[in-house]
Amino acid sequence: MTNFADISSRLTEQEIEVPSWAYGNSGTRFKVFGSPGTPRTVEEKVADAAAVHRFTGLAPRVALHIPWDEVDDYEALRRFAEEQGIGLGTINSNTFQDDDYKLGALTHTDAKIRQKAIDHHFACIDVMNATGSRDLKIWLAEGSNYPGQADMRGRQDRLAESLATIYERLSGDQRLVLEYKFFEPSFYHTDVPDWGTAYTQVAALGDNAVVCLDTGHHAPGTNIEFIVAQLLRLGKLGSFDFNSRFYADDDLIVGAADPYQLFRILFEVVRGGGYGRDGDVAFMLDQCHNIEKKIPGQIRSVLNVQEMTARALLVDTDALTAAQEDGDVLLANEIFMDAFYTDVRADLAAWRETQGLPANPMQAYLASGYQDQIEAERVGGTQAGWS
Ligand code: PSV
Ligand code: MN
Ligand code: MN
Repeated sequence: MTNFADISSRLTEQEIEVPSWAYGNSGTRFKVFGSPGTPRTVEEKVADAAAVHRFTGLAPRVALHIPWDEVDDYEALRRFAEEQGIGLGTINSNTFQDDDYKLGALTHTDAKIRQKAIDHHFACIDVMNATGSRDLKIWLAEGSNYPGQADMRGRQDRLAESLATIYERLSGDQRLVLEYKFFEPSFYHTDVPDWGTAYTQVAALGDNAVVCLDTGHHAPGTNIEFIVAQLLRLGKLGSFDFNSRFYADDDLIVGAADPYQLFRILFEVVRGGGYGRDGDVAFMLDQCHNIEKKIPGQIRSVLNVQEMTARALLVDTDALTAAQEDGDVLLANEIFMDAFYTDVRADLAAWRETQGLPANPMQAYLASGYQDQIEAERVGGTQAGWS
């Protein structure tokens, strides 16, 4: 039996990066609803991310998307974030909102367009040098809609070449993190559709190139925890974009659609040595809050990850291994499910107080007056970056 007291010290190791775009207005292709209090500037997004950290102790960094979060002085932004009590995290590039990239960016047949996309990544690396960020995350909206439209093989070759050029520009412990997605915006083929392709591309680059697993980027029914186990085994799981989905890339609150899947994923992260201070896996959220308030949406998200992490840590791995080796199928499953069904909420609340945090971060946030203040002060908040 593993008890909460056995695992609580490991909870202090949890860090979840929040995305700047979660604080902006976002929506579906049918409508973007504005919400009171939405940030008007990058600084206001950073301030909101800092509020999530103040109440939860879980979110010490905010990820930026360039050019959505373009500012004149990134060192000043870094200082501003530090004054608020957080750091600037992953820098996400964006090659999906420029007409030049209609038929591809890093894979385009035209060398001038490829160079433009590479230059954008060089600019992102300059940002990283100013913000102190470790990770450059690349998600590519490239692919084709119709069979015969594109030379899929040639595009892989050009992708490899473009990525190698970007990779060479990194320095120190900076990493290139390549995100895959099986469809959308292209519907017939995507240039980085799956973990195998992402792995193949980053393996060719070197040790500081790794894969980002976005939980919303798989076909329904995919065993995501198996992919987690495999990438960790290969030393190539760089980061997560956490969110949850019912149908496609819904970008809903992580753990909302299927907490059990989140538990299974986190169990494999712990099992594979990817969790905590010694692990190299960056936990990030990639979500949009279309109808709910954004800061409470982010607070709920990080708490969901914390709750399922606690349950994953509670699995009695000695007993589990013994049952597995005995071939006791049902006992092994029971041990696994026992941890999943353990309600850790009261223990977590008490533990938070020992850490100087509110027992109930959501209630504490709502009572703090921060939401009322931003709703009163901020007029004309902007979109997350999506049109
Ligand atoms: C693409 O669907 C994606 O998951 C990538 O991570 C983008 O950077 C992000 O969404 C934008 O919300
Ligand atoms: Mn993502
Ligand atoms: Mn996505």
